[in-house]
Amino acid sequence: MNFPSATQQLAHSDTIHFNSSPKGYVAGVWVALEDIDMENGPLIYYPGSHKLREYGMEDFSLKPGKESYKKYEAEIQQLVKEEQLTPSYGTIKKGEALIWHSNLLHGGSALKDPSRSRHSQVTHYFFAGCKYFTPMDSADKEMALRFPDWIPDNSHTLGNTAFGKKIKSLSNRVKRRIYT
Ligand SMILES: O=C(O)CCC(=O)C(=O)O
Repeated sequence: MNFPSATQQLAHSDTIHFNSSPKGYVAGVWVALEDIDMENGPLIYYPGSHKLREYGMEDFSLKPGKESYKKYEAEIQQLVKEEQLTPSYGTIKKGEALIWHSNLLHGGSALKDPSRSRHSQVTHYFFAGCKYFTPMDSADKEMALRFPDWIPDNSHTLGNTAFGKKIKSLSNRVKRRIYT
């Protein structure tokens, strides 16, 4: 996902959106595409929160589905208070990245300077060999399965093309200066 500006979204854990069975085999990677400081809405996260249990809609007696998401967010705000979680902020430089466990509570903090952009790119990675699903849309016996795009280990040698030409290997690509 690409974000051109601060999302200002309330805290959640990715386990409500994407999860694996067995649990815990998903990670988020958030890359700063420009310098991020307290004025342009950095990522807010709660260190240690990934060690709490995973919370789903059913834990708050909510029905599965997007309609319940606002209430889920309110419950998470309450949880943050009850657990007395202390926030940290992803004030990182252009090109740096944050990597998080899928159960880490995080969101987007307030945009203090509305004239500022906050370009970032986030990818959620599933580990191999699991069943993948969308917990928010799943009920006990009905798992909303996902079929994520797969990145093979040797993707740089398999089927990559640039300007219609097949790239045979990384070293070959550099030698032929295909991109210049
Ligand atoms: O970039 C943000 O403000 C939030 C991103 C986020 O919550 C996510 O990618 O899961």
